[in-house]
Amino acid sequence: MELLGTSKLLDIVEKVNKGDRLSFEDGVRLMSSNELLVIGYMADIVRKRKNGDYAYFIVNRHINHTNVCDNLCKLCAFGKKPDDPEAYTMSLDEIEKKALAVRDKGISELHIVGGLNPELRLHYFEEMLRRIRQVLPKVIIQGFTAVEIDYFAKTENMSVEDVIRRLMDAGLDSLPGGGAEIFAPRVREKICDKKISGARWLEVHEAAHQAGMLTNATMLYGHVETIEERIDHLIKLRELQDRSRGFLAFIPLAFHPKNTGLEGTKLSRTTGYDDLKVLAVSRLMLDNFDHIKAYWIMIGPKLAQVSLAFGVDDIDGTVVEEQITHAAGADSGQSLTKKELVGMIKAAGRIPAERDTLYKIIEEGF
Ligand code: V47
Repeated sequence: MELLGTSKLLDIVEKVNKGDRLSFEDGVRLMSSNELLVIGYMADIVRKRKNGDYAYFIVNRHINHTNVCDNLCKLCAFGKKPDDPEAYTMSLDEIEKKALAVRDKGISELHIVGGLNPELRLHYFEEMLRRIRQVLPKVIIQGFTAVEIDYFAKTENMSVEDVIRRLMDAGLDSLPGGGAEIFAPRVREKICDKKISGARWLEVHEAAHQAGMLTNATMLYGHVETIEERIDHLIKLRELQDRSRGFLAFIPLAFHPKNTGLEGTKLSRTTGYDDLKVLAVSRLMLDNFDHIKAYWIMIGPKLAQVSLAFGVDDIDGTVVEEQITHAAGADSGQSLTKKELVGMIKAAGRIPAERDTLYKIIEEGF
């Protein structure tokens, strides 16, 4: 192949062909390289090995129950102080109403995340889950990032294990991957100094895996992190996955600076080139993850579709009413229909597969 003839990455191509694990140094070389097509070619080999011709999507809804937050991280435009005129907290009745409103909409997942609101105690979340369960008995509830779980444990003076058990008993099925950002303490100091450490994020997910839950993982990129810090993040996730096998999918999240505490420091939106490279390198480094998801809300539907040729096998979901990225200036729209998701996947030459949170196929082909 002409493309490979002049490549400086041939030794890595050989490792990928043999199915060998890539090292930290390999990861740094890939992330520093401008041979995007060679990286994409390799990521596509791995993607096909793991997922054949399927590309997944989910019919879901997001609920962001409160934006009141004790942490107010610099990276975030969503969190507000309790006395801010834009602060809100949904009552349990409001949340139940939202669940009722989607009862006949064919959704298989509710994705629930919110700020760290000191007014909300564990019984609010247990009651929220019980009420949703009653209204939507078959829907999988993926809710509360590791950061929230740790906060509930602190406010209740309980262990993380006990909080997870209580929430599972009330109906929680899975944890989303948010709050991971970049694990390196140097970066957390600059973008989210009050947030739990990377090590604690990993501990919470390990505890969830030990309790029998499957969870997701993310990485927020495109701010102050170095290439080495991105690869270190991926390797820490790979090490936990080796131990627990509890991660379902990895989702890189492209940083949006608008309205955040980092706006105005010379940070701009990520480029399409970097987005594709991060997705493809993640596919290559995370050899023990089955799924790499492109979150179209962050990178736009068109690039999410193209990423299907760069190691991605999942383009997330119908979403509706996403607040976190839109507060930070995302211009991607709030929702895609199932028909649009299917059309995007077919046009990329893949078999569309509607999945549930646990990647069980609900319908395929279309
Ligand atoms: O934890 C916050 C990120 C996350 C900004 O698990 C920002 O399937 C960009 O985790 N620019 C929440 N990103 C979203 C999230 C997620 C989304 C979709 C699917 C899944 C999943 C998880 O969004 C936060 C943070 O890392 N975020 N602010 C910002 N300004």
